[in-house]
Amino acid sequence: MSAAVVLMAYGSPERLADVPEYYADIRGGRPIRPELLEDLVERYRRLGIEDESPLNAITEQTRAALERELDDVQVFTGMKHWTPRIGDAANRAVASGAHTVVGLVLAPHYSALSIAGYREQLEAALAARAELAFIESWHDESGFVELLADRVRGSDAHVVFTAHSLPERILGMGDPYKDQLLETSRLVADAARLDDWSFSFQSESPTGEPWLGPDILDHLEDLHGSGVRKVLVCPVGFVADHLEIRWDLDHEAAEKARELGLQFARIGMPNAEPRFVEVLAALVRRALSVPSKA
Ligand code: FEC
Repeated sequence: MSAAVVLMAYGSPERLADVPEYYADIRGGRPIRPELLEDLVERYRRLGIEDESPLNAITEQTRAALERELDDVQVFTGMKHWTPRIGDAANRAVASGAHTVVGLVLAPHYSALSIAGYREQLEAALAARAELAFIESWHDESGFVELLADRVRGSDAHVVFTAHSLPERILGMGDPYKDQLLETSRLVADAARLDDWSFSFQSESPTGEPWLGPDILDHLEDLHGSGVRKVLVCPVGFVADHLEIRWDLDHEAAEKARELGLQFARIGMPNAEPRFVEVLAALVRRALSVPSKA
């Protein structure tokens, strides 16, 4: 039976002029304060995104590498907040003759406020035209854990695992997001035999409600206050070099560390490297051996 993969990512504006439409998509029609839009445009400008996005290019490299690794299964990219849309990818997968579609998100941890949105878009677009094998989370996938462990093993720095924050209300919803993040962090720390590590959130948005903390910027201050002088950041909640890595960590958190006199570094992201693509391929193969109904 033929199968295809819809490989999903958050998406990024292709050029600077796209930022307002992209931000509007993220806000889902809710109003955007002009100063927040200006600030976002400025962040993208400073990352060098004028006419093309190096960030979307990474997703395409990952897609192509996964397709090569899987050999006889086509892989289509679908973005949550930009083009190509998840719906377009679903249509292309069905048009390719696939009877089973594997839905794989390039984010390892499940939340009703993140992964569920990808699933809804994919299910709606497939409209039962193909069987869906959706991978809900892969936060404890051994190849992923080992890949990260290899990047922090032997470090003499205090390792800070990070992930995107979400509104605090998810805790009252029984959402597994935070537990899964802590589990990945613990698994990586155990595999790398780390004693000196902690977890913090990053990239909180000013939406007017409380978000999960501690935020990395406050956390760096606390670490400094408790005597830490060297930090290595391992962003377990992300897999690619995008805005949240290159701005929130490489710019904002690095600057905070400089102010505090902390040595600061972060691990290299998996992006499209062969070892990471093998992890993705293993997830797809497993999903195809036990397809679930949409
Ligand atoms: O590189 C890029 O261009 C895109 C980087 C990017 C990634 C990403 C991942 C996640 N987000 C998650 C949750 C939220 C929630 C809101 C929110 C807002 C933004 C904004 C930008 C943005 N996010 Fe994001 N996110 C990325 C980029 N995110 C830009 C809007 C400006 C700002 O607030 O800074 C709040 C929405 C609202 O206003 O209501 C919630 C989660 C992830 C990790 C999982 C995933 O990748 O899907 C969770 C990458």
